[in-house]
Amino acid sequence: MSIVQEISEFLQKGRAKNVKALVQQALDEGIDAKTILDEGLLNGMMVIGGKFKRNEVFVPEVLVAARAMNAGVAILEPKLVEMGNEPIGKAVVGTVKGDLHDIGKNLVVMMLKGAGLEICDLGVDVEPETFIAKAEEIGADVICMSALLTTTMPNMKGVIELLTEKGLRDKYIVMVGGAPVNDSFAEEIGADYYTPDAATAAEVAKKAVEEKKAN
Ligand code: B1M
Repeated sequence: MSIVQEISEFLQKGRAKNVKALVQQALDEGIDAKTILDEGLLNGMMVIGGKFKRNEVFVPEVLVAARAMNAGVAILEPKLVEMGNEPIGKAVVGTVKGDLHDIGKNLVVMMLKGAGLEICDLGVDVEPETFIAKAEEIGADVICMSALLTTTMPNMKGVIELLTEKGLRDKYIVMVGGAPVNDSFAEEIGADYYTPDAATAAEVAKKAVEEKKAN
């Protein structure tokens, strides 16, 4: 097995220490950072994302795999910046105002990173104005909102209304999700996409950003 395949395997098992050591070893052996990222780390995360979607692994496995990925990315980051390896796009992600649930939101963050997006994680209980101000500040392509409570779902609509008020609605791809959210709610509030899970959110975001940039 090649060292990049080993990185992918260890990542899938959530073995952060092994991933860190192997990423460093691969760099020392002269393997370029992009190959390590694509064929090692992202490959492992894609496998885990697929298994998560098919209910073959669950939240704890995804979280440890994501932690291992972050450990590997931290070693690669300086090299990738040196290489001018641009992310495919940028997204702000947060749980809406009044809502403190962040486990699903954190999975969305990790999966989006795995899909090659640069993420600004706004955390929980995020004011509508903060979503927009941060998106404007970093030049985001996507605004991602999570809500777990039926009482906080309407705050997603608040963000979209504020975007419209400011004449910024068409500038952003707006994605929503969370246990009580569904397609018809997303349509009703004028979001661009609802996705039921983090892996699908990453797939959809990647495709939408690529389409946006192609136009
Ligand atoms: Co809360 N809670 N909770 N809670 N909690 C729920 C959501 C609830 C359904 C439990 C229940 O009553 N059966 C209920 C909501 C009822 C409703 O609104 N109809 C509820 C309630 C009532 C409350 C409190 C009001 C309880 C109280 O204080 N009386 C309170 C509210 C606090 C607040 O937010 N203001 C509260 C508090 C908490 C804890 C703090 C104890 C804890 C949160 C810890 C944390 O997040 N750090 C908690 C938890 C853990 C839950 C349950 C048990 C689990 C949620 C979870 O993390 N699931 C939950 C019951 C349940 O959902 N079965 C419940 C795992 C996670 C991976 O799934 O977040 O759905 P989820 O994310 C999924 C998808 O939804 C999707 O991707 C993930 C999978 O890949 N997804 C997106 C999420 N965001 C997305 C965004 C996207 C795309 C996909 O695009 C942008």
